[in-house]
Parts: sequence; structure tokens; C-alpha cells
Amino acid sequence: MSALDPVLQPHYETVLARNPGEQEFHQAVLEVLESLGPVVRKHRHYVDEAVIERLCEPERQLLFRVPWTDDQGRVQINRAFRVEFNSALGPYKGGLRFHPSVYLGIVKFLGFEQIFKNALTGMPIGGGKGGSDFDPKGKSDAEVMRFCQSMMTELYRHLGEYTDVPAGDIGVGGREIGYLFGQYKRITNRYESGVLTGKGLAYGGSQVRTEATGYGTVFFTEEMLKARGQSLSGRRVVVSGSGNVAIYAAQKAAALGAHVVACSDSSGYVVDEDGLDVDLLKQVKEVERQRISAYADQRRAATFVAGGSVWDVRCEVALPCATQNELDTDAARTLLANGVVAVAEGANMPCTPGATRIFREGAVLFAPGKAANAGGVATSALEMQQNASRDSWSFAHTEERLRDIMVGVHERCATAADEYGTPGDYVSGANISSFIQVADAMLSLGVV
Ligand code: NDP
Ligand code: 2IT
Repeated sequence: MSALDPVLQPHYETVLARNPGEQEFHQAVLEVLESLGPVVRKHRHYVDEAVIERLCEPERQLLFRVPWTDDQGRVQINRAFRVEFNSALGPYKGGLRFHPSVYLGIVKFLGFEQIFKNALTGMPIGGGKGGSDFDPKGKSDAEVMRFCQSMMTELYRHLGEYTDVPAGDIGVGGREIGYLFGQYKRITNRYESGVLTGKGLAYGGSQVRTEATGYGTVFFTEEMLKARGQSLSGRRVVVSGSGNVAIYAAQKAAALGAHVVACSDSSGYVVDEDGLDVDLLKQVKEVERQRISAYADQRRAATFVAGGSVWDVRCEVALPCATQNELDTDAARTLLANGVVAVAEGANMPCTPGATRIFREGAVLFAPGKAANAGGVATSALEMQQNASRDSWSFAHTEERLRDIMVGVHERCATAADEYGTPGDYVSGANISSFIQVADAMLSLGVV
């Protein structure tokens, strides 16, 4: 594992100085820059032509007020963001997150990651991210709708199928995308299907988009194991989170013969030694919008543990699918002691830098989020393709495309890691392969 190359040190310091207090953004930048030593030693022009500085500064950052009225008739004010980070490869593409923790530093870290993730998919999409500190928990459908409509009333002027194409992320699923699309259509008087992805199947959504991030994470995990002559079949798996990514990661891992025994939310975790009942999990989380404890209430084999860490549950394959920095060094040591062989980040940056180091040094197969969870945005790009051609594909065909894309992401990471002297290291492979692609495109476009 490489430390920061001295040539790149001043660039990192500039990022710290220009973006004070944005710890998650600093962390995401440092992880990429730490991988780039061998690249800039071989290709000095990336430094000389200021590609690193350009990449670390978003092309555009939007920050605006979202006023809305709650069910009691009180006016509420939230803050919303859209960071349009890099459009060298295509229109800005990336999700919207609604969570009380959202601030500019989180949106920037996510937007920065998205540039590289999107490049890894091989699809023509640039990187962006957005969101709000609005908390959808405990809000009525009508409140969520009024918030989404108000947010889009400002955001619409910055979007377009050739400009910027949001989708979901934490707290933003099919319901929110529907309200956002409805308002966009109303304001613009255009049925511009390709302006948002993650749409419902009834109005231009793609098969497999709902499942894509979780499925893709598992496909990537299978590829890593396959490269070592192993497979997921019969493996004990723990997933963190119990939202969109976690549910479909659990579903696909089980379909491939794994034994998925635990998942979590921010209040605790559930252990189910009979194997998670994914249909029940979907009912509890997607239909009833309940807490994970309600799953245990409805299933005798399951136990809910309030608080605590889901990573205390023994497993061979760990799939962190909740949020950033949820898996720390203590958890990594526990997983290693319990015999973990593979960790794949379904979430964005869920492992702290210390945890990542422990896995990489411990010879655990480790897939960084920008590779492992790229299936979601890749299927968004497939949704855009279908919208552009006014077509809709079958589930089987779309899933096959997703599988091929994840095999391609794995291949790109593995090849770059080999070429730059870090074989088997998917972190450096992902960062190097995507950096070179984006940097070359930027240089071709001139100083813009
Ligand atoms: P959801 O909102 O559907 O689910 C999020 C899950 O993570 C919930 O179980 C939630 O628990 C838990 N969680 C969220 N914040 C915290 C926190 N601060 N502490 C502990 N648990 C938390 O989101 P998604 O499943 O869509 O997203 C999960 C992760 O995957 C995120 O990192 C996202 O950026 C990433 N991702 C999502 C993609 C997508 O297509 N949706 C694509 C690629 C990556 P609780 O309900 O208690 O808050
Ligand atoms: O982090 C991510 O890749 C997403 N939230 C999905 C982005 C998208 O545009 O589908």
C-alpha cells in the first residue's frame, strides 16, 4: 500500500485548505491520491497539466433553500445541494441523498467518488451528487411530496438529460423520484424521461434498477472469489444496513447459495441463523417502512440486538451496505479474527481508512465502493439508454447487461493493479484505471 507521493502532497494540502472542515471529502481525495503515485511517476504530464487540481475542484456547486409546509401548516426550511463535479465523460450523473447528516462535505465526497465509479462502468456518464438535510423518517407521504416538489422547483433549471441526471441514494427511492419527476415534467412541460433515473416501471423506469446496486455488489464479490478459485456458495455472509442496497445484496447472495445471517439499521442489528427471509425484510422495510426490529418481532429464529455492531456476527463475507465510515478498525479486527475472506463495499466509503488498511494488509479480498457498488449507476445508464431509444428491456436481458458490466469493472481494476505493480489490490486498481480514463478525456477537451 502506497503512502502519498511527495509530488501529490501539495495537491492534497490545497484540497485541505480550500475545503475546511469537510472531513469526508478529504478522506475520499486522500484515498485516490494515495493510489496515484505510480501513475504520476510514470506519466508526469498529469501533474504538470494540473489535472489533479482540476479533478479536485467541482465544475459547479449549487446550494439552495428548500421551503415547504408540514402537515400542521408550519413552514419548514431545509438546505439542498447539487455538486456537478466532472463532465468529461458525459452528463453529471449521481444520486440525491436525504438524511439529516447531509452537508456540503458529504455531497462533495460522494460526487468525487462518483466521477471514478462512473468511469469504471465504461458508460458515458460524468460525476455529480446532491441531496438535502431533510429527514424523510416519520414524515407523511404528503410532506415528502411537498418537499420534493419544492426542491425540484429550484433544481429543475440545472438538470437535463444532456446536463445533469440525478437518481436515488439514502432516503431517496421510488416514491421520491416519482414526486421529483412529476414536478420536473410539470414545470418544464416536457416528458424528458432521461432526466432522472430510478423511475417507476410504469413511467420509464428500467427493470433491475431497484436491485442493481445490491446485485452488482454480489456479482463483483463473485468475480473476486472466482479469481482465487473460490465462490460464494456455502459462505456465511453478513450485510449491514437494511435499505435498498442491503436488501438486494442479501437476495442475490442467497440466490448464489450463500447463507446470509444478519443485517442492521441505525438502531441495531438482527441475527437470523436460519438465513434472512428477504421477502419479510422487503415487507418490513419497503412496504411498512418500519425499523429492523419489526423483522425480529415477526420471525422466531431471529434476534434483534439493540445498538452494538453487526460486525460482531461471525462471517466469511462482509458486505457493508449502510453508510460512510460505519466499519472501523475494531470491527475490521473482529472480522479478521472471525475468518473473513472478502469484504465488498455496497455503500460509499463504509470502511474507515484504518479498517481498509487492516483488510488490505491482512490479504482479505477488498472491493472499494467505487467498484463494488457501480452496478447501481451503471443500470441508471442503461435506463437512460432505454429512455433515449424509447425502448424497454426484459428483466433477464437487463440483468445480463449488469452482470457483464460488473465483470468489466472487475477486469479493469485487476488489469490496472497488475500493470502498476499492485496485483490483487482492487483499491489501487479502481483508482488508477478510472483516473487515467477521466484524466485523458479532460486533457483531450483542453483547458475547460
Ligand atoms: P437506504 O436509505 O435505502 O438505506 C440506508 C440504510 O443504511 C438503512 O438501513 C439505514 O438505517 C442505514 N443507515 C443510513 N445512515 C446511517 C447511519 N448514519 N448510521 C447507521 N445506519 C445508517 O439507502 P441505500 O440502500 O440506497 O444506500 C446505502 C448506501 O449505498 C449508501 O452509502 C449509498 O450512498 C450507497 N449506494 C446506493 C446506491 C443506490 O442505487 N441506492 C448506489 C450505490 C451506492 P436507518 O433506516 O436506521 O437510517
Ligand atoms: O452512489 C451511487 O452510485 C448512487 N447513489 C446511484 C447513482 C445513480 O445515478 O444511479
